[in-house]
Amino acid sequence: MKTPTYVAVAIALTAAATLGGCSDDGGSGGGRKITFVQGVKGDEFYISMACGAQQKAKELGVKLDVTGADKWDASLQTPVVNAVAAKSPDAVLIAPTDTQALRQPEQQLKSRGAKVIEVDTKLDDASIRETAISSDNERGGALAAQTLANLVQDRGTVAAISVKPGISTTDARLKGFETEIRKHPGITYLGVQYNDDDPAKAASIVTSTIAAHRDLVGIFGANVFSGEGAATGIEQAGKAGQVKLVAFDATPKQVEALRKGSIQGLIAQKPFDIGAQGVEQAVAALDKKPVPKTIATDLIAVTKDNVDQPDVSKYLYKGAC
Ligand code: T6T
Repeated sequence: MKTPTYVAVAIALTAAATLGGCSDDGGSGGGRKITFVQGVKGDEFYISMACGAQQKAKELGVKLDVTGADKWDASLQTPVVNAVAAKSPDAVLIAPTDTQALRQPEQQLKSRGAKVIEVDTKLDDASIRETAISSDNERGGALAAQTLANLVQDRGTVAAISVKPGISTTDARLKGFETEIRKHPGITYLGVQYNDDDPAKAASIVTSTIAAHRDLVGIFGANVFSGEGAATGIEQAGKAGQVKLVAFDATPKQVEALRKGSIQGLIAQKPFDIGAQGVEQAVAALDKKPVPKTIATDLIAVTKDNVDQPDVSKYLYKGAC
């Protein structure tokens, strides 16, 4: 059956027509250049986000580049953003890795004429971005606390593990988690420890916390590597299933740990939608159409019981498009 080749040719033709500047072939993007700066490379959350952005870019006839630093670190992301600015894209989707440190690099993007769309994370300063698109992370944190409190029958000692302070998303999740967990009088909350987005560090923090607190019954992991590392730490301590773990995100590795029983709950975001919305709002901003200041995308609690239900599995992250 020749279908795939035909389709490939059709797509190429459309793209060529759009790039040629004749934008009345349905691609309102008119050959514009958009760059997506991920929070970090190799994270299935951002890979899934890039898939959504890529699909929307194709739909709108936009040329999309995807880049990012190898580690979650503002000092590594800054030169990446400066290199993007030097290429003068029409618009940039960016997940700033710190609420303050990326202000100046983002300002440079804007002063070189790019429309700045913040996806997932955001700066404290709202004056640079056209819009901020992310999950309602505070609500997600509260949902994680409710899920964990149920899992531990509302009693015992729990702890949290996150990346580092100064990240808009994980800080909001912790705020939501801590506010909610404090409403459960039977639960003692030990506070949060930080792992610098390193799963090995997360694992060792968890094994030493379990060793130090024999009454520990639950852990909240605020993102992918916090969750993956915490699951490894619980397994290494021989406490899989005994110490309950609820983590943000839903990578293939986290879902495997959920099926195996070292994770009991995941709060899955919708990175694909965040990426698609990001390109859509970038094109709208370039077309001088109104763009909402903030857009909140969906999230859902995933457990062993609902992980295979179609309206849940569509939330699970992918390692490739
Ligand atoms: O949890 C996501 C993202 O929302 C957060 O801002 C940073 O960590 C992740 O990328 C997962 O690693």
